[in-house]
Amino acid sequence: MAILSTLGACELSTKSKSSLPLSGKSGSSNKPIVISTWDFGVAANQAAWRVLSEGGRALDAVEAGVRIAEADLENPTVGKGGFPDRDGHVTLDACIMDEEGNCGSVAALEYIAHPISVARLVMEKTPHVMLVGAGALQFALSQGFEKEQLLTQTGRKAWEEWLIEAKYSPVMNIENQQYNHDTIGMLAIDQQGNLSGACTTSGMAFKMHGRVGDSPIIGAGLYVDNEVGAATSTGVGEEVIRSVGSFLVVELMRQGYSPEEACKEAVSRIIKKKPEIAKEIQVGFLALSKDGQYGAYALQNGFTYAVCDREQQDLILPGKSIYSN
Ligand code: SD4
Repeated sequence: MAILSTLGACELSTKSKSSLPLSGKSGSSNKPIVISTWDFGVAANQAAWRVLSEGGRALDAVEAGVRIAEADLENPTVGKGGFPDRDGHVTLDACIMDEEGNCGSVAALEYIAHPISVARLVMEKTPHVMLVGAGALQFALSQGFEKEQLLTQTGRKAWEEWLIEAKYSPVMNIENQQYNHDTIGMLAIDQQGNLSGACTTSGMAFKMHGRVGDSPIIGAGLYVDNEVGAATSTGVGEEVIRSVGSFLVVELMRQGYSPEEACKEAVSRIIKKKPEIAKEIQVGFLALSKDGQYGAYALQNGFTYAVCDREQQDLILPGKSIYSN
C-alpha cells in the first residue's frame, strides 16, 4: 500500500502535489479513475477498479466498490458492523448518483447490510429519489434483500460502554485514530468519460434514533454533474447539510475552481457560518473533475483519501486541512 503519510496534511502544496505520481493529471490519460474517502478506500477502490478496467460503467464500479466497506465487519461506521444509535439500532444511510443525474437514496434503513444497492434500486425501480425507515426496509424486502441483525458483539459492547455516560460528542477523525475506518464516499470516471458516485454510512455512532446525516442527502453527502465533476463528504453531517456541501463543491468547480480549491472553499464556508463549532469537528470533502483531476480538503488534520487508476491501485493521500491540530 503506497501511503504518502510523511507529508503533513498542510504541507502538501498544489505545487508539490503536481509532482506526485498520478496527481494533477488531466484529460483522457487520467481515465478511468476511482477515488474514495479514508485509508480503507483502497480495498473499495480495487473492487471498483475491476469494473472500470474491464470497460464497465462508473455506476457499477462505485456500487461494487462501496459494498466492500459495507461488508467489512471490522468497520464500525459503514454497513454491517456499524455502531448503533443511542437506542441500540443500527440504522444505515446511503445514496448513489449517475452520469445522467439519476439518483437514489435510503436513510435510517435497518436490517439490510447493503444500503447502497437498495439506494440504486430506489433510483432504478421507483419514481422516487429517497425512501426512509420502515418504508425503505419494506422496499428492500420486496426486492429480495435479506433481513439480518446488523449489530455485532463489538457494536453492542461499544454501545453498552457508551450508555454508562451516554454523552453524545463526535470524536474527531475517529475513523483513522481508533478504527481506521469511516463513512465511504466514492467517485469514479469510466472509460467512456462518465462520472458516478456513491456514499454509505451508519452515521455518527450513538446518534439519536431517527437522526439522518449528510451521507444519503443528494447535494450534501454526494453530488455528480457529468458536465463538471463530482464531490462527496465525510465528517459531521449536520454542517455539511447546512452548507449543501457536495453541490457547492461541484458548482465551484463549474466556476473554474480546481477540485482542491473547491473543497477548501466549502470547508471555509462551514467555518464562516459556525466558527466555534468548526474548530471542534471534522468535515472533509473529496472532489473529482470531469477531466480526472482530484483533490480534497478538511477542517482538521487527519483526513485521507485513496486514489486508484491505471498506474497505481493503492495510493493513499493526505487531505490538506484548515486547522493542524
Ligand atoms: C454522518 N457524515 O452521518 C456522516 C458520518 C461521517 O465521519 O462521515 N463520519 O454525518
